[in-house]
Amino acid sequence: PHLQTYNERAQRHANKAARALLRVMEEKQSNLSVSVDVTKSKDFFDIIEAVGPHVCLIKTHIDILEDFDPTVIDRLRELSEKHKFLIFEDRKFADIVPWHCSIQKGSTRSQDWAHITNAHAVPGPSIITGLASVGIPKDRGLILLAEMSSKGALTTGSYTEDAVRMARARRDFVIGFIAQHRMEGIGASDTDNIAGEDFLVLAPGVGLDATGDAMGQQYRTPEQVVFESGCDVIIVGRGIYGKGENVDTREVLKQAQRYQAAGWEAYKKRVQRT
Ligand code: UP6
Repeated sequence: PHLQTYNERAQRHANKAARALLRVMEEKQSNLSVSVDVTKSKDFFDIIEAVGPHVCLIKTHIDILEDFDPTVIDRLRELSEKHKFLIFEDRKFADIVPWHCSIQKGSTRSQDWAHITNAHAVPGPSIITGLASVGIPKDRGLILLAEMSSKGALTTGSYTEDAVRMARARRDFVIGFIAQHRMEGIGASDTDNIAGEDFLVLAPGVGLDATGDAMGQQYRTPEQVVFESGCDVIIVGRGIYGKGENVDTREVLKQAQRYQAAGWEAYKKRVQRT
């Protein structure tokens, strides 16, 4: 599927959130997701207003907003409709099922507003079952963390393969991975039916100007991630808004356009080479 266009994949995908994302990518000519990791809602919305027209997906860590209140969600949803992007709450679930069920009643209730969320594979298939019971009735999609971008991450080899196997068993709900490479067919046996398998790969750890940070983050360029490694969405945070305090929206816009162009060019190069 990485050689097919986003549009072709949108037409065939079994999951509604995945179809919507692929359609938006094609329409807006953007495989850019901005990760809005800031702590003040003013900065949060300044960034989203600036990058909104240029992204397919806004990634949030909603719990890091120090002045969070429920109106944040209303405004986020309005912007998602105004600028046509999907919302991905990067919640990284990793617990047993009863706890996940309780999130339905928590203060942020991301299943009500995030089209996509994610989970670690470490608890085993029950994490998918638990989140599916909440997410499927709302047409949500789940991303599994198959490979992390940080230095020394344990998400390698058989762990990654097992994560892909878990996803393969729930292709109705698991739409793809946080990973650094494309994942179709990984860990499949001869008897597995992998025809038509289409996992979206969302890659964090993308930067055009830095190779990493002081805390173990590692960056690759959109060209490496999308063209060479076959990932579908580039996730960019600090490369676009720096420290994310008192943001200069003109600069944020400029960087968003730069990453959008780089990501799209790498995608065009990839799908044209057949
Ligand atoms: N993220 C990673 N690596 C992973 C998984 N998730 O960096 O393997 C998330 C981080 C952050 C964003 O939680 O929100 O992607 C990367 O931000 P940055 O571009 O500012 O480094």
